[in-house]
Amino acid sequence: MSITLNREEIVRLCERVEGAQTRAYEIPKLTNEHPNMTVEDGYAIQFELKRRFLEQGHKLIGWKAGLTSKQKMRQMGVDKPSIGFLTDKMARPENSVITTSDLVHPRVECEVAFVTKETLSGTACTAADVLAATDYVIPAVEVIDSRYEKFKFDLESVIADNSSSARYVGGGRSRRVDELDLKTIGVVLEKNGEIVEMGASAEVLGDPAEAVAMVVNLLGELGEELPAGSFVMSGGITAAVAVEPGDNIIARFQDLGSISIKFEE
Ligand code: 0L1
Ligand code: MG
Repeated sequence: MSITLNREEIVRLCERVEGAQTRAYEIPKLTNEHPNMTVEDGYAIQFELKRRFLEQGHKLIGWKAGLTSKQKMRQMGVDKPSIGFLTDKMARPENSVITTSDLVHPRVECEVAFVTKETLSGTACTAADVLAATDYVIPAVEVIDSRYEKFKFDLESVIADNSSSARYVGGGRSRRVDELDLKTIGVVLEKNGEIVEMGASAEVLGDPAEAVAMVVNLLGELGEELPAGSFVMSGGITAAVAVEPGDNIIARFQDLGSISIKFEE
């Protein structure tokens, strides 16, 4: 894996993604124009986007693991997980209304989020290291929003689009990791009163803590670490569900409470 794009191309492609994210419009996947783009090129564009957002005053809150369940990989036609950064501007309170007019094609998914109390770094982090460094876990709903036409992309393009990060809601009840079996947390997702998805947390790389270790190791390869106090979403437990104005979502997590969101134009 290596960077094939030059600095000028990285900045130009980043500006294309930033425009689509901030003004909510669709763009063709970047590999249409750059078919030889690598995963590392995708991260170079994502990290340029992070640099620009932080320069504009956004605060880095943590990271997410994306595409961590077999079901998600199958749904999106990719074969490896990815990571994306999370900022304060993407966070929404529990039981809030999320507007759809500033999103392209939002979908929701239920995740277990970890809040760390120690820095994790390097490229050999394990699930046990993650558990030892975790302050608590809480349930989360991620609202993903691919900016690519028809939600169709490949791994290189989706990484450049910050792994479809858009909004996230943490809530429910926080628990210490020794109070739970993190592999068997059951989740039910309801849309407008009907169950639309169900799953168990083992869908996430067998154990959500493995997904957080994957985030740390990928960050290590990319020259970054995960500081103490980070909020890390470990990946969708079920397939993502499309939402539109008027939809009410309730995500019920075994032992961790529930999160409600209303979507409006
Ligand atoms: O959080 C996720 O798993 C999303 C990663 C990107 C793929 C998608 O948009 O579904
Ligand atoms: Mg997700």
